Amino acid sequence: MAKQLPPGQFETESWPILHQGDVYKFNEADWSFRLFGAVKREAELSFSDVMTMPKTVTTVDMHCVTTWSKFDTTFEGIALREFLNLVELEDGVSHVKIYGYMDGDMFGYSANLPLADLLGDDSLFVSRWKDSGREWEDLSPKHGYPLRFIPPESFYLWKGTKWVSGIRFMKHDEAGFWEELGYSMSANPFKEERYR
Ligand SMILES: Nc1nc2c(c(=O)[nH]1)N[C@H]1C(S)=C(S)[C@@H](COP(=O)(O)O)O[C@H]1N2
Ligand SMILES: [Mo]
Repeated sequence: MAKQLPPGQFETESWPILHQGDVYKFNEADWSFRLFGAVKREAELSFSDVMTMPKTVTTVDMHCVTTWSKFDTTFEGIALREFLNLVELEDGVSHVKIYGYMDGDMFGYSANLPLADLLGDDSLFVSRWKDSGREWEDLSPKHGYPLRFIPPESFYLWKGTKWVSGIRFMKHDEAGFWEELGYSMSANPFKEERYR
């Protein structure tokens, strides 16, 4: 099937690496994943709690706002919707913020997304990936090991927080790291929503 590049993008076969700050060094004893915000019960999960959750495999396209797009990367991970079973959402939750480590700050990076767009198989917290014709690999530390978010392809990849540390459930939209610096809240590559 011929794929369509979003406007202003070019295709790359390599998988570039982009982030601010240091590469997070994983230490299982210190790692936790927090579910908080507009929920009736907050939760703090250990690495083994997360890794024993049901897994989903999905093939998606990635579109970086710096104009590269990579088609057809297959990921194995935990669908965001699986975490909804662990907390009871309050009424009126419309958005989430997905947090990740930056320079030692557990909540230093974040990206905001509308919850309704994240309930499918293409909204995954991933730890393994493969390209067609290749073997499965763990994510490298630079790509977000041990766990990073991959958003649906209707969002630019900055919404894919690496080294994730938690999800905050919100009753309104609220800018994350790049959004505060002027990038788009909705970030749809097919509408070329780069800035706001
Ligand atoms: N924790 C964290 N996650 C992050 C970033 C970051 O700086 N810190 N950069 C984002 C940006 S701008 C992009 S394009 C993707 C890049 O993912 P990759 O390096 O695996 O290609 O990670 C996103 N996730
Ligand atoms: Mo990016």
